[in-house]
Formats: sequence, structure tokens, C-alpha cells
Amino acid sequence: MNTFENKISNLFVRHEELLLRNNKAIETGNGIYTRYKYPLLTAAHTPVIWRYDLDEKTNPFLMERIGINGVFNAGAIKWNGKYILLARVEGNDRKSFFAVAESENGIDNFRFWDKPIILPDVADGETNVYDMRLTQHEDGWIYGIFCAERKDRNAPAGDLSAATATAAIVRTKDFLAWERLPDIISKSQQRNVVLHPEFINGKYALYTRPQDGFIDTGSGGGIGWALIDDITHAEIKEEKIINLRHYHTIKEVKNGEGPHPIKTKKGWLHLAHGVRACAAGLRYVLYLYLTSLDDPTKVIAEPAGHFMAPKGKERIGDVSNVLFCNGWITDEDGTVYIYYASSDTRMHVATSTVEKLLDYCINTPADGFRSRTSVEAICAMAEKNMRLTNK
Ligand code: BGC
Ligand code: BMA
Repeated sequence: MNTFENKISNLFVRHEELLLRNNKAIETGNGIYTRYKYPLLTAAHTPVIWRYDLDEKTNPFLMERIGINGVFNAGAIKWNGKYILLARVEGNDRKSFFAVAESENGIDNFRFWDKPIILPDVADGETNVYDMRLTQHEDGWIYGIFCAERKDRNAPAGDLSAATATAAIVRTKDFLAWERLPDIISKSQQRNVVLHPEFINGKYALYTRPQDGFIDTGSGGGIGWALIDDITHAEIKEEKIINLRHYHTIKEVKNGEGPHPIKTKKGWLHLAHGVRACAAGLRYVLYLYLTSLDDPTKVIAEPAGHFMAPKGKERIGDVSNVLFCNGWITDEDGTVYIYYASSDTRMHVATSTVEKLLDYCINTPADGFRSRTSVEAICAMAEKNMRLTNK
């Protein structure tokens, strides 16, 4: 029987099957991290009750009334023993918003809470919001910094694409009640702003990413650092660039801090994205770097090239050829869950350990910025191995 009730029950059964599917580890063979077979969150994971009007009178064909386009770029945090993803959900209408999903083990069975988050407004209401970084700060609050996008009022008439990017900030203790603080004041536009978890000389510290335009970082040299006097009226007064863009690298055009860095015995472990331009458009990959515990602005190790790049199905999506990560979680046993999104479409996880990621950072050759220096590194490795294997 294909009654309306049956159709509804099928929707829920199929949705439950998707949510209850167990994930499987896939060894990548590089020894650095493990990928997983299934994405953690996709448009199909969003609750049935967000998308379908279940009333036969108003929706006799049981159509999807509100379409979801993708679920990606999630902030992450371990909270009350649960793995929490604060996802960027984007509707078919191109508006993105935030919604919480949680899992018991961090690798599968992520389930959205009943409703997405309605953020308090600021006077100059933004059009779009995305890419929240979560930080449990030592002041006791959980902060979320995200990008608020508005139409560029100075754009010439007829240009309906020009926009401005501003860093906006909220805080919570339970992911239900959100306090919105005034948007962060900055001389330049800002995207990819991240709150450092500790006070530095009694001040809040931000990773920033100054940019001349909405897309072009222009003279913005890379990932910056700024100390903030008052987080409830945050203003980026002085900015120091701590991780530079560089010609002919994976971060030639843009880079940006991912989630806030992990504190380890050997330094602050950072995950960032790097962007280069090619005939296929912008290519986003992930890279790692390490800064000093004494001075978080001092880079002490940075492996050459990308740590993760889009692979297989990850390459294709709404904005193809993109890996982006703004959330990771470290467990007490040292396991690191890297929550990355592919092609602005879906969320995945890769797992590693603090020890492995540090080894990767410290012992992978740094970029010599020339083909010749890369070849020298390979030859040095080959010679060492030939001696070892007596060839
Ligand atoms: C999109 C973002 C993108 C940005 C710059 C925004 O309109 O929502 O995903 O990063 O433009 O291209
Ligand atoms: C950026 C980011 C992301 C997105 C990426 C690729 O600028 O802020 O939102 O994943 O573009 O479209």
C-alpha cells in the first residue's frame, strides 16, 4: 500500500538507515592518517522534519519543500563526552546556517539536533554566515567565530556579486543559548578568524586572515595574529603575519587557519588550508605547521606541501577540488579526529594521533621552494636507504 502514511514511514526508515550505518577505516598507506569510507554528514543526513511538510492536506505529493544543498565546513568540540560538529548547512537557496550534530564515537552515527541555530542579530544584519570555529576558552565560555557576509554597498550598480567579509562572534555554554557579541572591528576584511584557547599576557588572541577584497587577499600576506583587549568589543588593532603565503607552493594565493591549534609538548600544532589558482579554478588543500609554546607566533616546523588533498569522490561537489577543515578534536589518549569537508558538499573524518602529527611536522622536509631542493631531499633519502639496504 502506498498510502501517505507509508510514504512518510519510508522517509524515516531510509533516514534512520543512513544515520545508523557504521563507518569503516581505510588505510591510506602514508602512515600519517586514516581516512574513512563514508562521509559523516551530507544533505541527506539533515532531519526529515526540516525538509518535508508531513501534512497530507498541505503537501499531498509529499514533496521536499525545503531543499538542502550540502553540509560542510564544521567546527568541532568534545562536549559532555560527545563529539559535536557545528556544521555549515547550506540550503538550495544558497543561504548557509549553523546546526549541531552529535555522535558517541566521533566516526559515525552523527545525528542533528531537532532545529538549526537561530543566531541573535546585530544591527547591520548580514546576508550569509559560514565556517564557524569553536574554541573552549580558559575564560569558561565556548566561543564561535564565523564569517558574516554582506553585499558590498560600494559596488558599482549592476554588480550583484561584490561582497564584504567580516568576522562575527558568538559565545555559549550549551549550544542552545547564544550570546552574540559585536562583529570584530578590523581595518581590512576578515575571513578565517580563530580564537586561541588561552590568554596571552592576559589578553585574548586571534588568528586572523586580512584580505584586501572579498576573494583576493591582495597585500594580506597570510595568517595573522592579533591581541584583543576586550572580547565583548573586539578590535584588531595590530596584526602580525605569522604564516606567510609563498610563490609556487600550495598556499600561493591564499591561506587561512583551520580550527584553533592543539597544545602539545613540542609546540602548538596548527592545521590550515592553502589555496592555489589553476585552470580548473581555486584548489584548496590542507597543511600543518608547528609554533613554539613560548611564542605561539613563531613557526618552528612546517612540512613542504599538502597534508591532505581532495581524493576520489572528494574532488567533486558544489565547489569542486576543495578540502576545507575548521574542526578537529583531540582525545585524552592522543587520538586526533580531523573533521574535513570536501568540495563544499559533505563532511568526512580522518584519524591520527598527536604523536604521529608531530612526527610528520618535525621530520617531513621543509619546502626549499625550488625543484632542485626537492630533488636533493629525495636523493638524500634514497642514498640513506641504499646504505641501509646495502644496495
Ligand atoms: C561563499 C564561501 C566562499 C566565499 C569566497 C562565499 O559567498 O559562501 O563559501 O568561501 O564566498 O569564495
Ligand atoms: C572559502 C571558505 C569556505 C569554502 C571555500 C571554497 O573562502 O571560506 O567557505 O569552503 O571558500 O569554496
